[in-house]
Amino acid sequence: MLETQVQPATIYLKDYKQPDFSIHSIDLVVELGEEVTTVSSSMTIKRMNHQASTLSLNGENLELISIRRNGLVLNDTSYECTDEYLHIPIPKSEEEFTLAIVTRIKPQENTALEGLYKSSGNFCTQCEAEGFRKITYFLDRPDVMSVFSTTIIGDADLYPVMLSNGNKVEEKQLDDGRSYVKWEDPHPKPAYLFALVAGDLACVEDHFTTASGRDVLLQIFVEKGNEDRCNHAMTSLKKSMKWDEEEFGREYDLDVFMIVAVSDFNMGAMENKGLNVFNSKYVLASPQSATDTDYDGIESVIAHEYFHNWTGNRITCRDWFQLTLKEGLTVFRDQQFSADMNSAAVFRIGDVQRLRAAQFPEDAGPLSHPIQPQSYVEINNFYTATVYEKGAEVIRMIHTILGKEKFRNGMDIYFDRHDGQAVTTEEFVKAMEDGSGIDLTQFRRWYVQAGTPVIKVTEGYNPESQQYSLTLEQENPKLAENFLPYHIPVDMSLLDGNGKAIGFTTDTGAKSTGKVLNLTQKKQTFVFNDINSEPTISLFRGFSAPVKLEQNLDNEQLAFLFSRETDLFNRWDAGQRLSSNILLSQVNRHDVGSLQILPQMYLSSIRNILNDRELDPAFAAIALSLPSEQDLAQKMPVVNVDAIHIVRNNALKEIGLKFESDFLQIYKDLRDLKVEGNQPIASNRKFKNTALRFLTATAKEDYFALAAEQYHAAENMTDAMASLFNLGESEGQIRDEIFADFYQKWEADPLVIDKWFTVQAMSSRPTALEDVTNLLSHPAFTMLNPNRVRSLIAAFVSGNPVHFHEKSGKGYQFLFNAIEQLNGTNPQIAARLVTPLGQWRRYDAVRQKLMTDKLEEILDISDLSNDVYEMANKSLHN
Ligand code: B3K
Ligand code: ZN
Repeated sequence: MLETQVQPATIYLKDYKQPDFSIHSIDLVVELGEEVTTVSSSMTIKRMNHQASTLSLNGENLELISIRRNGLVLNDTSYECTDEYLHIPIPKSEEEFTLAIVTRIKPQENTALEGLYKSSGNFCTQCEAEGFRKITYFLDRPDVMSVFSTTIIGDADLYPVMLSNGNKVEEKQLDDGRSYVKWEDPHPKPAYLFALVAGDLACVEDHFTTASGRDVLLQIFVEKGNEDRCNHAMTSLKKSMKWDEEEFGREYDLDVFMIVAVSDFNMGAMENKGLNVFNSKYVLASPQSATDTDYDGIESVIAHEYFHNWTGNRITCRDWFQLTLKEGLTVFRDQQFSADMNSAAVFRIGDVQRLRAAQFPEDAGPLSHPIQPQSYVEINNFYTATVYEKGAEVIRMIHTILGKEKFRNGMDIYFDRHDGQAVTTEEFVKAMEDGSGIDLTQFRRWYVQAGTPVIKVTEGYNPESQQYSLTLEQENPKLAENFLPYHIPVDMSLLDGNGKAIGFTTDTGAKSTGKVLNLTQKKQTFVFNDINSEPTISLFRGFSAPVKLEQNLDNEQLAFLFSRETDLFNRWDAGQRLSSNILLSQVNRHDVGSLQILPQMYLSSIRNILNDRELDPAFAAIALSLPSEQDLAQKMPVVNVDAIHIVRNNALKEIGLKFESDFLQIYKDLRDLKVEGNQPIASNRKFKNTALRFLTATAKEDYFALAAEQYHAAENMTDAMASLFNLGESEGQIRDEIFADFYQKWEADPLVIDKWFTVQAMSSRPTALEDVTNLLSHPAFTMLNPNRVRSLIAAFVSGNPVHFHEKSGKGYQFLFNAIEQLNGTNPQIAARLVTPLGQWRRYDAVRQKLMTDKLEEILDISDLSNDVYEMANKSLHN
């Protein structure tokens, strides 16, 4: 950062103060225009602090037209307007007053996609966390909750659909060719939940009858032509509404629930009260255009946003340091929902894979923070894997410690006690204690300590006394001696030689086969009686805590668990640990060029999976999949990207050759099998496409031809994409023709073209970096669309380690260029892209230097946004 640039301020949780004023109601009139949009707001405001002499409203990039207080116009000597605030002196005698402010904004020029902006000709908003202040002056903080009414006036032809929160109360045509629509939301809410949408949109409708018999109109608004791609989203919504009633007793509370799909959106979706705005990626799907993974993503994001209506909207956050209060809890709820709707074990494995891939490195690196951070520069940088995914694990641990019933009691208390309030995580934990009678004092440390705990395991068995003892020791490398022991639920079992759970006597004297141990001390020993042969320990079943396990199991023991564990998560994990051990030992021996070196024992455990036709095919597919290059990298003190890539590819090839006929048989059987219903087909497809991956790894032409054949025959996007991924690794005419064909076929469909960019971004072809650089100039590429940026740039920097980390440093330069450009147009998206550079300490000296140089250069970008500044500064110096 240049000396002359002012460093952005840091905001601290410890400085939190209640607001001096509260805004009870706000009536907005928004006149949409092609050049400027005029926003008139009338507020009723109450004094909360008798000492306060000034009302300071947040506001950014607003053109102030007029202010009236209690109906009287204020001249410009009676207020002060800065870049970020409007300060209005208020006589101390004034308990309650009205304020009417008129401002003008230019949504057409808003490329940051925060506040009111235009996407494909339609107006839409994104206000969380601090976007409302870009629409009008307001106390833009979540603990100020107001009753909103919104009147929208706009061209009747251009904007036949005009939506806001709550219920529509008035609609008319004006004489000047404009329409007028008024919405009222009876539920007081913070400004971050405000939404407005206007455009020429198609609407798909359905209904839901709540448990108490109320009819709710469900509407999904999409760009015209996409009406037939809303079925899955609608079904997912109805399932979510029912599930929340059944599992948590929560009903929807308005007459209408609306979802709008927009194509330019910074993240997945937004839970605005009664009017969720979604990235179209999480709404639109047909089997032809969306993969099975896309279908799962839609189901989970629709559920997540719907569940926010109670965990987030009815009960919101006091301040942004409490973000995990709504996000961790809502991710937990959406994960439980998806597990109930699908194969629970396979989905649990997916959740943990994502946690390990994104949150573990975040928590071990310079951007590590507790799920409740203590400070931030830019709150948008804290919508992190830690706040979301680790936050969800923390809620899951409470669920495990309390048990299902007491957890539900705690949730009921939380909802009853805090409905309509803006609260802290403390209030949530207190409700859980009151609902269960269980003391969570020590558990609260999960909210304030960063870092991933490491658990060391030692075991002892005494055949004489028939006692088995288990010693668990906790450490936290991030905090070293500064950490206080956590309360960790350890879901465990003892397994006999056949993998069956052994009964043991619990503390209460009852016989049990499984148990949740409460690990609370730094080092703690648990003794199990009446164990008549030496058991195998099954620890952290279902991944009962977000920890790293250090357990001295040799490959034979891992292979045993991989074939016999009864807990499917642990079974899968044993396979991953086994593969990692074998691959990393090759990397470490620099044994990178050879085949025929996978140990026999490992190959037989693969055979076990292949032969076990009882297994859920989706589980078989993930059990056979090798740990990713990024997974392997995490386990190395200094990452050797090239060796990891070669060793892993060789292993794929060797397994492919060894089991060639099995894979081919599986491929053909599943290809020709027709099963009714979506799920069995999806899991079969997953297994079939895993088989195809191993077949093409053999590098035999026949299998690329098979992939091409699959492409041409594909009736669904899952199969088409699997072909494309395989062909993306190859060279030659067939590859080029199919890529061209795919593009031509889907040219008009941005979500599909995103996939086309991604496959190329993730290819390990030697020309990958060159290809990606050329794609920046492709007519379909634009830096202004976040999905497109993610599909090419983010996919490359986080999904293509070999080429991103090229020793020439060209990959880092590629990223720098993108960050520099996006800093000016969309700082939120730019900031997210800094993350991979933050991992610089994990690489060799040459790469370290190249990466830190880029971080320095980022800090020197002129007009650096707070968003990018915070990410680059912390990445470099923390
Ligand atoms: N609450 C939003 C995220 C807002 C992100 C702001 N930068 C979506 C969600 O978590 O449901
Ligand atoms: Zn959320």
